[in-house]
This record gives sequence, structure tokens and C-alpha cells, in this order.
Amino acid sequence: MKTVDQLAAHLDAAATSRAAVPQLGAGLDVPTAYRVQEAVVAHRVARGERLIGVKLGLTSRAKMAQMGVDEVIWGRLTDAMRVPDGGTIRLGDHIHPKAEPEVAFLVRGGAVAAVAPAIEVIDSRYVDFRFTLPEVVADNTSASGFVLGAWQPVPDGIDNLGVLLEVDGRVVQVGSTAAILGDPRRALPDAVRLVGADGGELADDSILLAGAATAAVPLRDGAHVRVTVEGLGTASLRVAS
Ligand code: OOG
Ligand code: MG
Repeated sequence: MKTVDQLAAHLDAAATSRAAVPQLGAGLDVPTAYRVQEAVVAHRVARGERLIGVKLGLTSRAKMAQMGVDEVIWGRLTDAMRVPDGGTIRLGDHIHPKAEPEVAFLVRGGAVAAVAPAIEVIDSRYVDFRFTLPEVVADNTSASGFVLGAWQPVPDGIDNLGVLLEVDGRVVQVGSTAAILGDPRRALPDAVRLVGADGGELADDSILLAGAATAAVPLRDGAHVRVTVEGLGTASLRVAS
């Protein structure tokens, strides 16, 4: 079995060279996987990226079923992952990116200060997006990019808002914010607990991606992707080669 640092260097090289790597194999447990994740993200920080928030993953039953697990996971977000609303991502900067509709929170003083519709771009560093739970944890939960729509005050009752994912004006996924932990507001206590168990905390103005509301869709050259969350507005991105 390789060391934590060797596994982290291996996954970081996959990301920077945009070449998928085989699964790591048996023998990795979840606590060790989080240490690998921390070391993977440390490579990014060493290149000048800044930690600006966290994401939850596998918060929807669809994803848990896809993965055959029943555990929420978390990953780290850096400033370099943020794509401006309406901005462009390049396929050449990725391995096999997918987009999924999410809800984002702005965390301040340990509470939710604002909410925004969001797109998460996930890009597993493993061949064919195939991984076990510890493997995806080590891979920073496939985190690659995210787009935030406009921040706004949190309306009452965000537990059953309609969610649309459109590609080139065609609806390709329909869902509800109910798919995110039953109520996306549960993301904050969950994130505080998970990050806290790791000895961390959510600093003021942290971004929290609450998790996907539908399955993710593969991104193709030229695609225009738009997420609409009922009552919260939209977030969009373009894909170029
Ligand atoms: C893991 C990332 C999961 C979510 O919102 O459930 C995630 C993956 O599906 O590659 O970000
Ligand atoms: Mg996600």
C-alpha cells in the first residue's frame, strides 16, 4: 500500500495532467482517504490556491444508489475552482467533466447568510468515473469547478423547490431540492459536524455546496448549461474545447 503522500501526489498528477488513473484498490479506509484528500488539496494550496468553502456529496438518494452507499461525504473548494456565472470551462482542462444542479449557501457567523442556485462541475480523476467511497473521498469528492448564481436572502421553505438542468435550452434533468438531504438546509449542520470531526471549521464567508439535486450530465464541447432553482434564479456556464 502506498503512503498518504504518494496517493495524494498520484491523484494530483492525474488532475494536472488530465489523465485518468486506475482505482487505488482495496486497503484504503475512509479516515485515511480524508487524509489523502487533505494532502491532495495541499498540492493546490502550494500552487497558490485558496480554500474558500466545502461541498457535500452523495446527499441525494439517486447518487447514493448510483454509488451503492448511504454515507454523506465532504470535499474542499478552492478559489481556482470558481467559474463566474455565464463563464466558460474548457474540456482541455478536464478529464471527463459532468455538471449537476446544486444549491449553495454563504456561511457567516455559523449560520446561513444567503443562498444561490449553483452548478457543480465534477471530474473524477479515476477512469470511467468508477470509484469506491474511500476512493472518491481521497479524490476530493470529484470536485473540479462550480458556478454560483446571485446570492439572495434565504426564503422560507426551500425544501421542495423545482430544479431544472438544461443543456442548449433542452431540459435534461428535473428534480427537487428535496433530493438534497430531504431539505438542503441540513447541509449546514452536516458540514459543521463533518468538518469539525476533522478539526476544521467553516470560516466566515465560506461557500457551502449542499449537494446535487439530480444525476450529473456529461459536458460536451459547445454546450450551454443552465440550472434553474424555482424562486432562486439561475446559474449557467459554457463549455469550450
Ligand atoms: C462524487 C461527487 C458527489 C454530489 O453532489 O453528490 C457530489 C461523484 O459523483 O463523482 O458532488
Ligand atoms: Mg456535487
